[in-house]
Order: sequence, then structure tokens, then C-alpha cells
Amino acid sequence: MTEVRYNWTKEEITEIYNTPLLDLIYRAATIHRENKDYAEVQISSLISIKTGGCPEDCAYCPQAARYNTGVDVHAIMPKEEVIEVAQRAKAGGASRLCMGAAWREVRDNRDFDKVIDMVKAVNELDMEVCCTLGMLTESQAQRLADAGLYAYNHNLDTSEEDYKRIITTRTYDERLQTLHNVRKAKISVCSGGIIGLGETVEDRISMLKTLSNLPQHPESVPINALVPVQGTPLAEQPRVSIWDMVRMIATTRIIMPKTVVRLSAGRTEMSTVEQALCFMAGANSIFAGEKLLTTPNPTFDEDMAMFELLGLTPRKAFKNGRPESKEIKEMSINAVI
Ligand code: SAM
Ligand code: DTB
Ligand code: SF4
Repeated sequence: MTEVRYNWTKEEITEIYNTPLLDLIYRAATIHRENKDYAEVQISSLISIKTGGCPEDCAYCPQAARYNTGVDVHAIMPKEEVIEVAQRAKAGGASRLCMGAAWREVRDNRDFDKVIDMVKAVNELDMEVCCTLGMLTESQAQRLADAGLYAYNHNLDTSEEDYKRIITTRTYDERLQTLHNVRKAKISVCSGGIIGLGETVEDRISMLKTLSNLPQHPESVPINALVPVQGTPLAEQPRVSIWDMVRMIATTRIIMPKTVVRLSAGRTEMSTVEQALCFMAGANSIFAGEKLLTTPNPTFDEDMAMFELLGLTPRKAFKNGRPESKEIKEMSINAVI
């Protein structure tokens, strides 16, 4: 019996994070096995529907207009192209398609109408549709929900205390407000962060506290390792240690036992052995397909070979029900499993 808690303290999370490594992995793996089909891994594929030229100053991001990163700037992609990519992703084993746009926030304009059409079209392919478009108002979230949007990705990235060092063009509170708007529209929440930004362990703990103290835990928490990109202020950051990645994944698994924990950016730098440790520590989702948004990622074939080797299977779409049928029953407040 694992109690799902929403009142984790920094002290408790720190103690978990600092547990001797093998004990930590064992504890996380045990919780994972009690709560989930541990061999099932959700595969999400990313597509950048509007690339580069973003007005924000996120220090890690190759798509911020103010950094010279060589990213090709693209206006919004035609729906037909999105459908083609979605079909290829589905054939590669993906059950979810996440459409990303380099926007600060959604505006109520023609581009948003186009995104709404894309959401409807991908939904018809029987894939879970996710978007990550920046900040959303309540009515924009509702419009996406009405179009059949399954999940919305909106990362906290780091701690509230560390936020200004990484991003100055928006606040942590604005980020949390969007998560609230998404939740209100009954869209599944995907929110996590990045390690390797030069943050402290306290920052990582603080971010995990914020996520685990939300009224409902996010249904998915992506843990990204920074992909350092030339031209961004964080280009020279050293590669994050695999042990930090494992600690972060295991701690997330323990404090949010029912959440899907996604081993996200940074996998091209990880060996199969290192990724296996992350799955052991409770990761049960990946981004698959040869590109993340603008940077490389392992191919579907490489990932399928890894799944076969490790005895993992891709999770089917809508395992927790479709939003229309109000069956997103993965989590409920005070749920005890
Ligand atoms: N513009 C929207 C926003 O910021 O929410 C959506 C797209 S943005 C690229 C989505 C997420 O990608 C960011 O919140 C960040 O967590 C992640 N990301 C961006 N650049 C990254 C990098 N170089 N390494 C790891 N993760 C990165
Ligand atoms: C998330 O947490 N990671 C993804 C997705 N959500 C949108 C993005 C990773 C981006 C890595 C850098 C790039 O490819 O541009
Ligand atoms: Fe823009 Fe999102 Fe990149 Fe920040 S992370 S610069 S908001 S695309």
C-alpha cells in the first residue's frame, strides 16, 4: 500500500535524494513495481510545429531569438505535415504526439486556430495529443480541451529560487498559473524540469517539492538532462552525471508513485546501461524519434532494440481512458492505492 502524499517537505525529499545510491534505486524500484506495470514504457514523440524566434530568454534554449544558435526559424507547419509525422511516430511505437511551439504564450489568432485543427486531426489517429505552447489562459486551455487535447506540457525547469538565473522574461507564478488553467480544463498535466543548468541539489529538491505539493500530482513529470547548445548561455555546462539523473528519477518515483516519470532530453549521451538504470529507478516513459524539438535523439529502431534487450514494451494509447469519458483516473486527491 503506497499512500499518495501532497505534503512532502524539503527535509524528507532531501533525505530520499541523498539515500545511498543502491538503496535509493531499490526503494524506487520497489515502489515502481507496487504501483505500475514496470515493464511498460510510454513512448511520446515530439514535433516542433513552430521553430525558433522565441522572445523569451530561457538560458538553455536553442530557440530563443536572442541567442545565435543556428536553429532554422520556421513559421507554423502545415497540418498535413504534422499528420505525416504523427503517422510515422505511431508506426514507430509512439502512443503520444507532443507538438511544441517556440512561443512565450498562446495568442488568440490564426496560428492558434491551426493548432486546434492539428489537435483534432492527431486525435483522430487514435494517439494521445499533447501540446507545449507556452503560457495559456483558462479559455485557451478549455478550447484545447474541447478539441480533444489529452495532455499539456509546461515545465517548471528549476526551483522558484533559481528561476531568475535561468529565465527573466516570465515568473514562476505565471508558470504555475498555466498549470492551474490546464488542470481546470481537465487536461492531463505534464510538468518537470532540467538538471545540469548549474543548479544546486537544493534547487532540484525545491522543484520536486513544488511539483509534489500541487493539489494533484502531474500525470507525467519529464526529467531532462540539459542538452548544451552552442550560442546559448549554458553552452559550456558540463554533461550532467548519470548518477544525478538516476537520483532525480528515483526521488521523483518515490514521492509521486503514480506519476509517469519521463527520461527526457539527453539520451543520445547515455549508454543503454545508463538508461537501464534509469528504468530500474522508476522511469517509465521516453521521448522517441530521431529529433527532440531541434536537437538529436535516438532513432525508433535504436529504442526498439533497447526495449527488446531490456524486456520493455510500449504502452498503448489511452490506457487511463479518454478525457471525454472522464476516465483519467490515474490520480485523485487523497487517493490511496
Ligand atoms: N515555449 C514553450 C515553453 O517554454 O513552455 C514550449 C517549448 S520549450 C522548448 C519546452 C521545454 O523544453 C522547456 O521548458 C525545457 O524544459 C525543455 N528544453 C528546452 N531546451 C532544452 C535543452 N537545451 N535541454 C533540455 N531541455 C530543454
Ligand atoms: C520536455 O520536458 N522536454 C522536451 C518536451 N518537454 C517539449 C523538449 C526537450 C527539448 C530539448 C532541446 C531541443 O531539442 O530543442
Ligand atoms: Fe521560448 Fe520555450 Fe525556448 Fe523558453 S523554452 S526560449 S519559452 S521556446
